[in-house]
Amino acid sequence: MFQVGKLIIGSVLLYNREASFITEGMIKMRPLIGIAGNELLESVPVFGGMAVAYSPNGFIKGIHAAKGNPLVIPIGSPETAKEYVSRMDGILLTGGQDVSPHYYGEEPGLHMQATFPLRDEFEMALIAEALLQKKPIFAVCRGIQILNVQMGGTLYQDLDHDYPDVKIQHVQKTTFKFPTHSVITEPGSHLHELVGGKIQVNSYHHQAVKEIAKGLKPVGYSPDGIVEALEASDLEQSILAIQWHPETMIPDSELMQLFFNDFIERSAKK
Ligand SMILES: [Mn+2]
Repeated sequence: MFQVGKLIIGSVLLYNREASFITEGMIKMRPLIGIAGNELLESVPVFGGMAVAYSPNGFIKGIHAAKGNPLVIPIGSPETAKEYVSRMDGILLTGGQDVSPHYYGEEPGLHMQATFPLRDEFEMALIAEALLQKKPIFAVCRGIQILNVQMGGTLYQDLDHDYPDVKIQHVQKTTFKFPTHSVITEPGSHLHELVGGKIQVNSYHHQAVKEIAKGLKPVGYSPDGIVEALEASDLEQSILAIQWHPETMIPDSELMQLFFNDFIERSAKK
């Protein structure tokens, strides 16, 4: 007999975009998370030669386990970013191609890997809108890099050639499921509060943050001095950006699931 009532409440809440995760009666809205998607640029036999738009499944599983509703946003026109972001409670930036260096005023050096200009443009627009609308951001790998660049920072195009103090394997040979290097977190940061002073992470990046954008602050470093985590310095923004891949370590790593739980909690507050 409550079924009809629940449906009515549900449909009313659906149009109230100000509030998510509302408890009213028996209805609890889960935060809606926009995952910035990727595309396979070349057709592969496994999809019968079809081009596909996709997100790695680990991101979807991590959000599900944290009781959020994931929605993959396919690469599209930058003009649509405002509409997408306004419908989401949080934006997740995932891994993938190198960020085009012209966004930070450089030509592509000899050790750059493939870029994807359409993805860059669309994600830059999503980030700009998320910042404007103060929607929580969780950024992973390429995500921390494009976030830093969008906000005015720069990257090392290739750590092995451009960062003289590199001493650690940042493109690990071990399977991504396992952590290989440590990250020291900054006391007082959200990251420190979440995971403590030192954690073990996996590593699959040949680029990294160089000059940190105004508006971001470093909260985690590898022992050879690479910035592995950033947060917003502006208290009105809710940002956690990390250089490693928690999505490939769950569900076996409870520690890595914490990042998804934290993101859903942050997105529920908005
Ligand atoms: Mn690393």
